[in-house]
Amino acid sequence: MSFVSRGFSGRRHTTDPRLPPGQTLVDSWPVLTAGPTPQIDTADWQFAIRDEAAVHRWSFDELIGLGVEDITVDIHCVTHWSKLDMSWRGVSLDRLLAGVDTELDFVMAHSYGGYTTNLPLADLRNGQAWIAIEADGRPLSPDHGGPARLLVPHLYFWKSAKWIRGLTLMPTDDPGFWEQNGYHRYGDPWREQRYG
Ligand SMILES: Nc1nc2c(c(=O)[nH]1)N[C@H]1C(S)=C(S)[C@@H](COP(=O)(O)O)O[C@H]1N2
Ligand SMILES: [Mo]
Repeated sequence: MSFVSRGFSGRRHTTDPRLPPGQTLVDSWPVLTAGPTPQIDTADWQFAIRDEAAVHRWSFDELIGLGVEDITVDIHCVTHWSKLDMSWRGVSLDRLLAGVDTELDFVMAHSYGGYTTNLPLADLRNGQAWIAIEADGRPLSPDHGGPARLLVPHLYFWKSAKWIRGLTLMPTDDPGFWEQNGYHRYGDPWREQRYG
């Protein structure tokens, strides 16, 4: 009996169509952080988007006031683990970008603590990205980027900057922290864009 169910569950996992190539399912949620974990109070947390003309700022309460939505997504870490059907709560980047008028096509995400990662602006629009404040029904712990992190689940998880502090619009796709250290400029898990 147990042999049968183990065999079944193994087969189901390896053929799950939601699993990108080279990925393995995990039930736990690993913590991957380069450097120390910043401790930021929601009262001190601020978020800014810098475009070519202006800086747009939000406090934590102003962020929440834009409207929070529930999100169920799969996440894929470049170190080969994936987690399916994660439930998150967050504010869509569409709401934050609504008042941002820009001709620039790229974004550098900046975190408290100094982490950076680059993305095309188009990848943050149309329901593809959020500032997440909760996961699995609880406020994000400091380890996982609380009080707020970027969530861009269609790209490898290093693009989902923890302790997000702001986005700076850029004319060119300049590499962020891991991208300068050998990771792929874009990071599509379905095309296995892990390195270089
Ligand atoms: N600020 C910051 N964001 C970060 C990282 C980091 O080191 N610092 N690591 C990235 C990497 S490599 C991954 S896989 C995920 C891990 O998120 P988790 O620790 O919540 O699983 O966060 C990403 N965002
Ligand atoms: Mo990662």
